[in-house]
Amino acid sequence: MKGISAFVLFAAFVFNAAALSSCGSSSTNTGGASSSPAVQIVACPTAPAATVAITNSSFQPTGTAIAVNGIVKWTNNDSIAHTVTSGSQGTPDGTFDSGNLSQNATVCIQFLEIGSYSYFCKIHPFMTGVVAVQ
Ligand SMILES: [Cu+2]
Repeated sequence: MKGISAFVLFAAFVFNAAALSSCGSSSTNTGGASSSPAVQIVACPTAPAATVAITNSSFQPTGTAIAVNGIVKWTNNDSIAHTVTSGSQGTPDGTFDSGNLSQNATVCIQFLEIGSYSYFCKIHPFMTGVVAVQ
């Protein structure tokens, strides 16, 4: 009997330790919120929150509004390569960069924080757009 309750206590201790350690790791993430990425490139879902066509060397539409955690999908309809790169006036800000998208290539980006995200094409900096995350 004594041995069983010792085992139960041990099991409860292990469970608590696991719960505490998972708590600890999530609070570590919260603590690092300022340095955690505001966006992530993800696999394209069947139904993204919004789509942007890259057509005739322009982003269509140029302005996209989504709710936080929404995913925007860009598709390059041109025969030449384009990029979807965060920043403005041709200067990347490092938040996201699709790299070169060839014809029919897509990129999907999930926006994890409210804000306004300007972007452009690194090959054609006159191509600009903005994602408003509300
Ligand atoms: Cu381009």
